[in-house]
Amino acid sequence: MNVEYIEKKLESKEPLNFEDAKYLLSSEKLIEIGKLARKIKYEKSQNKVYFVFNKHINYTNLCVSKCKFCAFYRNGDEQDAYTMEIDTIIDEIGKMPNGIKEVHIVGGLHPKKPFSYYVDMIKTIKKNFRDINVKAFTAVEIDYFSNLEGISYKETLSILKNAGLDSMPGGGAEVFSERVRKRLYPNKIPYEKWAEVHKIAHSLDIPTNATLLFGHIETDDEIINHLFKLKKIQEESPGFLCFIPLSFHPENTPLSENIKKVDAVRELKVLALSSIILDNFPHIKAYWVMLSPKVGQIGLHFGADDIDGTIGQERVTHAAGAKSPLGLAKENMINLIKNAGFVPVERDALYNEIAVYDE
Ligand code: V47
Repeated sequence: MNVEYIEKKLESKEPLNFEDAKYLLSSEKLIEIGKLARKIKYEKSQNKVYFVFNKHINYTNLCVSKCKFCAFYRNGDEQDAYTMEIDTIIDEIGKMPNGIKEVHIVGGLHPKKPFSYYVDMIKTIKKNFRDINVKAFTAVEIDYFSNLEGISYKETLSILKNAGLDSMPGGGAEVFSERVRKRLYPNKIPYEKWAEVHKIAHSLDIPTNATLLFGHIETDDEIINHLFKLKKIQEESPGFLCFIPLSFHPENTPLSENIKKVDAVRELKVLALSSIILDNFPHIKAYWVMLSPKVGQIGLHFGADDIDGTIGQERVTHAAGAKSPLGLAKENMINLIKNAGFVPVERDALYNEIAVYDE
């Protein structure tokens, strides 16, 4: 096996198999793999790289799931435990300058808040900010709400859609492996349920994203299985907009003693492999918060055509020691993309183009 063999397969549009992916992930030919990924990126989005003017809201850090990779969650009695009331959320969004296109809303699995809190949250945001796309709740939250109410995923998602839910983020997927789930996040839904929620969301015309959390105890085989599973969901029930590989940040987590953060080479290789395997995903994101703006910028040469957005204030990765800024100004996004040699395109949450910065 060599990279040229895989390049020929890609040129003749022959799908890659597990062994091909395994070779790429273990190969040291980073630049050659990046070249394959970049070619796929150019076929999809030419020399454009997308960013969005957005804001993250993490409404609570109370969480009953207690995943071992998470530094963000609190039990409830700690000094820094918090839950935002809806008015506070509205105030936070209101503080953003005009032109914000997306709010990305996720939080812990709160032990007490009823489903009506989440429905009212979406309704009130939509009432106050009609033109902002509300991208909220991962499949994990949807499963939690459906259990709270004793209703199906379809009913849960329909109620949220009627309240104003426009799209869903890709979190909570972690890595689709029962071995890893049992050790690191036994209280979180398994692959089958994550997939079911996303398939139902797609059938209700709610576009979603997908993620992979890597750089902890997973094996190469588990990463590759994860990618092929996502590819299959997209074939059967299209509706994923974007894939985001997330590198594990160990600081302040129970895993920090034994696990060091993966290096940039591994991050770029997983990013490139993801964009090669997930050629049926319209977009691949180099999420600058996890990668750092600098590695994120290089990631644009490794298959990514999106760098996420301005974000405002990110809490989950920063709780786990991320050294990236809490948010970036729009000018920073534009410069990062331009200086990497691409054309910055401001998008909305659904990848409609708002502005092209090509001079
Ligand atoms: O599911 C939690 C991850 C995810 C840590 O859809 C950690 O556009 C690293 O899904 N180190 C939430 N990662 C974030 C997420 C996301 C981010 C940006 C864009 C989109 C999108 C989705 O963060 C969780 C988990 O996999 N995470 N703790 C940690 N210590």
